[in-house]
Amino acid sequence: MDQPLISLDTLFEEKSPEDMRAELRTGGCSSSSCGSAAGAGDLPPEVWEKIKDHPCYSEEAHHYFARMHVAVAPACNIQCNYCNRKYDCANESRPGVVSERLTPEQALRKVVTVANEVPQLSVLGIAGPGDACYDWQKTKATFEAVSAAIPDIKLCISTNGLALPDHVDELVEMNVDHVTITINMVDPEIGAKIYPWIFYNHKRHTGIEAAEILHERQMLGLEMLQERGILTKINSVMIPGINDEHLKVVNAEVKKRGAFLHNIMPLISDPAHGTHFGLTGQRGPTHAELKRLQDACAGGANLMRHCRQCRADAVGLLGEDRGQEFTLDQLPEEVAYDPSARESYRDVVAKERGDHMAAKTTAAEALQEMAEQSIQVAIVTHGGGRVNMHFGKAREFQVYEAGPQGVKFIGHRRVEDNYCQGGFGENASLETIIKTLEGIDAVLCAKIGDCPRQELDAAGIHVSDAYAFDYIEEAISSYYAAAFASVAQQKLSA
Ligand code: CLF
Ligand code: SF4
Repeated sequence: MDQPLISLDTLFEEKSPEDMRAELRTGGCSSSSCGSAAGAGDLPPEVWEKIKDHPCYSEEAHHYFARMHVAVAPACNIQCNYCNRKYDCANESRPGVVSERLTPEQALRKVVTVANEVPQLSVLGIAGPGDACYDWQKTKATFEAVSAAIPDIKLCISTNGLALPDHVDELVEMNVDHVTITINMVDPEIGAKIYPWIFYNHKRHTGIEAAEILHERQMLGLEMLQERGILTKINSVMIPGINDEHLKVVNAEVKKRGAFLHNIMPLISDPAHGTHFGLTGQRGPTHAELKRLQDACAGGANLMRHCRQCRADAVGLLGEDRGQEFTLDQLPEEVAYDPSARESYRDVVAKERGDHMAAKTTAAEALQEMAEQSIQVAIVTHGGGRVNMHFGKAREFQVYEAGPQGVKFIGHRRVEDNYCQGGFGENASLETIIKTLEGIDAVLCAKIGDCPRQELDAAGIHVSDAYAFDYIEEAISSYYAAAFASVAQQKLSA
């Protein structure tokens, strides 16, 4: 029952740039019918050039650009206590679903097919389902074939770091300028609680010795990448009671070694996944615990807060999964790359982005002037940086904090089932949605029916569809002004 969100590109077939812009705005939804935060000015131009179209490295880019993963690397050289090898790699994916493994030739066909049909595609990542650097020959063959066919696609790799130092020079030769290393500790005593064994130099190592080797190789890999100018993101899995406090030290250590971003992800632990942590009752952190840790790391390595812990075969904008549209049995036997859709889309985004940035600046200035307290606002969106989705369709809410500091993206909340199911509201889903939105002051969406609006109101969550299709930041700023004007009004008339 994994219904994809409505995707912009399915709406773009044979559309003019004007049509594409209109649909970026509305997400294809007419109001009547369906129900590193750093930007260009904050970074050196050469760094901005590398991240501006990368949905993971730029929070702003994730509104516009998509990544895809190809599951060509099943072998792994370590064991993490949060991973069950029958499932996807937890470095970069949500455990629980078996990937369709691909050969490099199959991966090439898949990437070209997706590039022809998903104009937002900007990045090809290899993130498992094992380790991309350990299963190196397949990773390398895939990257070489894809970059020969689609020269402007960005190549991105995720690894546990053990085999990374052996391949850094080849990564440079292949123009890979985005590497993610999963680093959960810098103290081997803590590492021994996360990694029961590693396989290194033809030998299995266990306990603290294993964690020591892994730590040294991770730090060496990070330093080598830094020397060569490759942007490196660190992923850490937050495991309450094991490495939660320690991740502050990890944040400082990776910053010292030049990491570009630090992505602290919550442990996903469920006995059904058959992982050591799942079976032994190790819990994951709450939303509030994760936010507290991320806030405590402010001032260290820049934090990524928009990660979706995607699968090793994910396709689409972050937060959507279109993998089921591109399974092997649906791929053509032969396919040639046609760059036209991606090129037109880029032109459209360049203009849209300029307008978005201007709206953001105005919204921040307005908030700085009027805001005295911070509120949390959940946005319902199809992408494009706009409030453009019907509440009933939402399976993800993007959460922003608005206050004297402006508008800041702080994370997302997901639900299994959206409220509207085949034309009817589903009360059980609404209950779950209300629980998921705990702590949120307001929801902004393109449209909402009376019934869910009243239920949310009763739970203390105000909902508004008055800012449909506005840019997110301008919608939040206008909402804030209206909400606090009415509070002031109430006080005056009391
Ligand atoms: Fe993939 Fe990772 Fe590259 Fe992104 S994912 S290899 S950097 S292209 Fe992104 Fe997915 Fe989070 Fe990874 S949202 S899990 S951070
Ligand atoms: Fe699993 Fe990835 Fe850890 Fe290997 S590195 S054990 S595949 S989570």
